[in-house]
Amino acid sequence: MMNRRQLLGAGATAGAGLLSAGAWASTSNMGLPEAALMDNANTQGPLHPPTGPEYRPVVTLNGWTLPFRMNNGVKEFHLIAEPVERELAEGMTAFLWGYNGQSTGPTIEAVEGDRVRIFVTNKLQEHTTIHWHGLILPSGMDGVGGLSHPGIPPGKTFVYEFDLTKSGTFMYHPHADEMVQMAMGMMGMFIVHPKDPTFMPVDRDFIFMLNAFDIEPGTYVPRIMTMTDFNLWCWNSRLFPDIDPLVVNQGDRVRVRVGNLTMTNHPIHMHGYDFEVTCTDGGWVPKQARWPEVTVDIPIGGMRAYEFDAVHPGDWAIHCHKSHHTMNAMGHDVPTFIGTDQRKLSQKVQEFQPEFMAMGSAGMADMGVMEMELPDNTVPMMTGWGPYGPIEMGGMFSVVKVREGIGSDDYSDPGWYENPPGTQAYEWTGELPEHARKADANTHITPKTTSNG
Ligand SMILES: [Cu+2]
Repeated sequence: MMNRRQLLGAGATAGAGLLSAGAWASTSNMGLPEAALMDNANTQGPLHPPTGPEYRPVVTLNGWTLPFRMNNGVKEFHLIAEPVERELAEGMTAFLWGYNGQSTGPTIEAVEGDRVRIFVTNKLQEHTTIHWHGLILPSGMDGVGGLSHPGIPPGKTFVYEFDLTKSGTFMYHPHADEMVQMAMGMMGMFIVHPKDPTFMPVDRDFIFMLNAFDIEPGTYVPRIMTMTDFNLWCWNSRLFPDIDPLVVNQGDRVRVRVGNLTMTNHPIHMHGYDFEVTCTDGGWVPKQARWPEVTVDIPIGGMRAYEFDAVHPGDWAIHCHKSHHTMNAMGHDVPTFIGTDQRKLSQKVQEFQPEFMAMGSAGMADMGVMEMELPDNTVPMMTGWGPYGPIEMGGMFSVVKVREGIGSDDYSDPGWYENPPGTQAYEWTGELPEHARKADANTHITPKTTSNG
């Protein structure tokens, strides 16, 4: 059974939503490549390159890849820095700054050895630049305003052009009024695929950016002066329960690349698997230098990519392990009521505010069940419904959905996993159920053979 969200998600990979900026381009393009725009926050399917060497394209969670054109052997892209309206989750839109219609900006994908020419048009009301984080390039292309080159004035287009000397996972963001422009949502990912397609191939290659906003419930514009106490912890400017799942075919080799342009670290934890970090924004990690993990800390201003073989079917949580980062907008100065008896207080307050309800005596799980009345344009602190009840999460949380028989370019939501009989926790009723009485009938997970046996 699919719920409405899943049905909506199922259509998300059809490529709908890619708008051409033709009207704008035809009046002022002066030979510029067309700048594609995106009008929604759905995950777009992989964009296979129309020309040049084939590669396994990445899939950006709740994002998309920027199309390019070839011009005399140079790969040309066109980014437009501009104000955007981004749906952070159903019921909450933010007025951000971004690129080509969305924040975060589109993912750029190219191949090691390519020469790229990236046109950047500034439609903000102040100057901007783009720094190409982690890429090896000429000093004058590095995008630090005032140091590498002058800022791009409003209304102007600058051209960045360089050779991609190494493969890996990189990022882009302004280096001009950087605190404001990044707090407003300007950032994106830059993938350079290896020239040799046999180098560390994967079947699925997911990518997302960790970013954070401080938006007062009921308002639309991020507070740009916040340094640590953000209230919206996002993946690609998107919040759970509306971060799309990572849909995986059982048996696939999977890579997950995570960039962090917030002002704190995020320990990303994935259930059901162990994995190895195979790439940082500095380059690929040699096999003999890797070790197993189930949580990888993504440093501030850094990227980590990890890989695993998706052998275990199921619905596996993936989330930041800082528990405050899996909550949506909340006040941190709320007193703790656990273990207190609030009945007397409730009676007193209800004398003049009959709808008052004291909460939090047993914990805060009641917040996930109650559909409390919220101001317009905000999302509940913890929310999301699974097949067995409220998930009580928000912010940096999603689900890795590993299933049999998913087509190679299919990323549509397969719905909830049905646990095979005998493989789900159950309520104790006084005696073991039938399946548990026969030890050999238990479903076992075959242990992996490891070198230390
Ligand atoms: Cu976090």
